[in-house]
Amino acid sequence: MIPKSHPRYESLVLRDKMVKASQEGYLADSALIAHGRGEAFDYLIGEKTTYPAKRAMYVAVAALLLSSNPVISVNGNATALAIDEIIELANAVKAKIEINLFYRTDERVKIITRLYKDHGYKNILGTLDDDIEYIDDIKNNRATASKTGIYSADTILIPLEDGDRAEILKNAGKNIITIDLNPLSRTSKMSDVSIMDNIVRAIPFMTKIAEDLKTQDKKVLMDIVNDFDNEENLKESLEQIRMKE
Ligand code: PTJ
Repeated sequence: MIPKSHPRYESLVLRDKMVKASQEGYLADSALIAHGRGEAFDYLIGEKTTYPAKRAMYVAVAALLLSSNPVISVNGNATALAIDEIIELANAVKAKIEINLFYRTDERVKIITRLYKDHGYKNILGTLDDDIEYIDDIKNNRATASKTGIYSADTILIPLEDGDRAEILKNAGKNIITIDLNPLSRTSKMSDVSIMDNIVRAIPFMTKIAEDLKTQDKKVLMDIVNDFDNEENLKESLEQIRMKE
């Protein structure tokens, strides 16, 4: 039991979740390394949501609300850290959720499918019995997607995604939103909207934004999306790290 008074309490709670998920057998072997990299970047921004991240989140939610087939892609790390919050966001923006693993094994897919069902989300895509296609006919494990989900999606939220998969989705003409604490990652650089924040803070904040933006005219949402420059916003995100020096 981690005492709440511990100065690194929140960080230790997240580590605990990751260790438990690893023991339950649904994380990739390198998941804890990826988490550690995220922790390091989070430390550099003071473990707080920055202004450029908030701006990107408004744009991301507006884009999700404007889309005809939005999908939230989930992997082991995202599930371990924010399963209930992801389900809430999906309901708020009417997005589907798809299991999309970089290191896909039947065993991991089976456990993650059961977890979403146990947490009340029945229509999870990317399962073992789903209709899986290869994006753009790329016969590579990195290019698999559910036919009614990522394969036919217009906008995809890919938290903590590897650069190879992000590139395949981008080249397939998808509108890509990422949540990635590393503003220098390939995924952050090639996404249309890059949110440099911890998934555990970003997803609940996006659900709140969705409650607000849901009632807005389509024109207002389109203006939010069109006024955004991801490259510029990423520069400002990097600046947030320098400012902490
Ligand atoms: O479950 P799988 O098989 O799909 O594998 C998942 C991982 C994350 C292991 C896989 O996608 C991977 O290797 O990803 P990368 O290439 O390490 O990229 C993950 C990115 O997420 C890195 O840039 C990290 O800085 C970032 N990151 C890690 N933890 C968090 C994070 N970003 C936001 N919130 C976090 N908590």
